Amino acid sequence: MKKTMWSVVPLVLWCSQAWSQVEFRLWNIHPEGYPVTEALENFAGRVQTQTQGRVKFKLFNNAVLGDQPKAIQMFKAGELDAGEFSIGPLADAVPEVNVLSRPFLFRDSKHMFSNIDGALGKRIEEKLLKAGYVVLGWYDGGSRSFYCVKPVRTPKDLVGQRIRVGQAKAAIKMVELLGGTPVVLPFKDVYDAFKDDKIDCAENNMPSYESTGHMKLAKYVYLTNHNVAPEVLAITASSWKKLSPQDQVAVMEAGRQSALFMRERWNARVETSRQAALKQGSQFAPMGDASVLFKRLGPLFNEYLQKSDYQSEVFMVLSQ
Ligand code: BDP
Repeated sequence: MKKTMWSVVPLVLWCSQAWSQVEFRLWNIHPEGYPVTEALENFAGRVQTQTQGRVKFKLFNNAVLGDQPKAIQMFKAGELDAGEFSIGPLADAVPEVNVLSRPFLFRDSKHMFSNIDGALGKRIEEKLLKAGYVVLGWYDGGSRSFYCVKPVRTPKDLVGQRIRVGQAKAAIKMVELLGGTPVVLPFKDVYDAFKDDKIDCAENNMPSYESTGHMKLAKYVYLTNHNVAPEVLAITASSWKKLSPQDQVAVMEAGRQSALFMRERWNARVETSRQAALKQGSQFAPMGDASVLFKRLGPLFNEYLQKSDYQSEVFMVLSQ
């Protein structure tokens, strides 16, 4: 009897020690009050409550740990535990995810989430997992349109313009096909690039257009809505393994719940941002005849259809 007790005690001690408190570093590019930031706070709060303080996520906002390509490098090197990433730079690390960067893949967020919350999302989550990313939730990356310093009302107005894009192959190619010059810049440098006349246009969703202050410098919005894509809240597989099975369930559930919270906040913010931009003097031009743009982007669309990895996914989404 005595013997059994002694053999059990060290095991219990070891288990509770191995799974005692952990603090993870959580990367975020956005400022306080932004829907992504609020959702990450919500996530961290839920985790802390549900794990009774055993698991903590320390949130680093405003890309203070580095811009997104840097964060993805850090993530891969295990120098960062978790982050909320957009698809472009993520696709550089995990090429299969690139399918989600195709312009005009999803019509709107509803169309996107009906796929991402279903079979397509599952497939991509599996691919990300193989690359060391455990997906905790799919956030809304919104709908991106161009905005410029000078009026832009047709695809022709983009020709010859220096257009900022993030580090995303599909976006670079898209700008080239539209006759513009892609200028790859970190998100936080775009404001100064407009000010210093290094770019003429950029492209983003309404909340980012507003929160970054780009709306003050580039008032002409051309509503192409060329890119509707999700963003992902992920944790590294190695950090994930530090959690007990019970805490993994709690963290996963907190991630899923925070994504639902984020999507709600997002919808409200899109409208308040649009109103703020209008008040600031922004002018919105509709896309007009989409076939002109589609024709120019034809080679990019073909590329997606020729890549056997993405073929079935692209067909699946486009046929809905
Ligand atoms: C914002 C995304 C962010 C991107 C940024 C960009 O939320 O993840 O890094 O655009 O354009 O809308 O770089």
